[in-house]
Amino acid sequence: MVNITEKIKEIEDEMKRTQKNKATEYHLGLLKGKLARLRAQLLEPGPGAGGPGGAGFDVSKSGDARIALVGFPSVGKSTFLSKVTKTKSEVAAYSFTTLTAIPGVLEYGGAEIQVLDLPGIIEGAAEGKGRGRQVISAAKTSDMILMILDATKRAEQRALLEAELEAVGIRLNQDPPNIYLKQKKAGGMKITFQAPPKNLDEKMLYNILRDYRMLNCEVLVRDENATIDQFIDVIMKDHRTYIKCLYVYNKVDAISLEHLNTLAHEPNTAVMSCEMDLGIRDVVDRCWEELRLMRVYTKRKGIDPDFQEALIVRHDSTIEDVCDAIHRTLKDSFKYALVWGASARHVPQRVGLSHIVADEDVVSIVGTKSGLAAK
Ligand SMILES: Nc1nc2c(ncn2[C@@H]2O[C@H](COP(=O)(O)OP(=O)(O)OP(=O)(O)O)[C@@H](O)[C@H]2O)c(=O)[nH]1
Ligand SMILES: [Mg+2]
Repeated sequence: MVNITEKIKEIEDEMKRTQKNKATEYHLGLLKGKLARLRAQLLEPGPGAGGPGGAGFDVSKSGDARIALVGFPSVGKSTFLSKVTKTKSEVAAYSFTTLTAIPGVLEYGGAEIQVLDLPGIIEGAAEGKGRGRQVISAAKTSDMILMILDATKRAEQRALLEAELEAVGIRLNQDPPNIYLKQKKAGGMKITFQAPPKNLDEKMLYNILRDYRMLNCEVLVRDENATIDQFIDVIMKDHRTYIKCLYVYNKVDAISLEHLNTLAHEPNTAVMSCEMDLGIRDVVDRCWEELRLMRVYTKRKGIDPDFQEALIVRHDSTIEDVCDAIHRTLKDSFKYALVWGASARHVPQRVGLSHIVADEDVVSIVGTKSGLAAK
């Protein structure tokens, strides 16, 4: 039996050989669909596979968010971890210094952010080369990826790394496609486009769905710019992860000012030199912005809030989330909350559980039993 890696290679070769034009686009679409399926299979630990298949490193999640440091060997991932956390991860001039996941804690604005230093990955990581698969699984569980790049190396490094992450279903700085897909028990395929699609047509979707044996389903394409790759992402949605990524070029002490300037202006990009202690603070600030965590201060009746003790919640959190963050049973005795700050129309505003809080709001929870204000 041909193994999955070989099948993947065959399809990739066929795609490279096939010229892209109107006549071949259906065939190319089908190949893309098959490729996505095989790649997902590759990540599943098959029967009797033994050893670490799709599993990540055994590091439990802690803190308010997790950032993964992903990059080729010797770009300075461990050096960065040692700079921003109290954890020392071994640093050396040779490749593959770090052999497992090393967690550190970055304290910022009252939040604790777990930073995961990971082994360097190499080309072919998606197919299991090196510790690639484990590194990638760890990256998948994070809220944000810091892709550490070596400013002195060729520009292709970034695209190569992106391709590795792409191959295992990680989508960087993208929103999930605006396509609705629902499997049905019967009734055939119903494909609808909300506006005339620029890159798709009914036959293309039909072919791919048939290839996936999804003969009964409903599709509504809401985005006129949707592509065939996005459509496949929707079919494979259980294997897709949409993660924010900040591209960080390290070692800018060793490049020209001109080059530095070009890199610094790329989108979602920051530049730093761990050796010269340059730009590190900026990288940390940018991470905080991207994570979009919010600080909420709780207040008891008659007492000033404690601005030293922030409660950290995710963006778009509600009073209900705030209650849950304080204590798991608090909302059972919830009556109303008083809110001071950016989310309040007037201060204090009396709100219910569904009210969405803003960064640095002050919240006082009033419960049914007397004295049940937020602690
Ligand atoms: N010139 C320069 N060298 C740096 C900088 N940061 C780190 N280095 C050097 O780069 C080498 C590799 O650093 P590490 O932090 O071990 O790199 P890594 O990415 O963790 O490497 P692996 O664990 O092997 O994947 C070390 O010799 C560091 O001293 C920098 O800002 N400028
Ligand atoms: Mg390292």
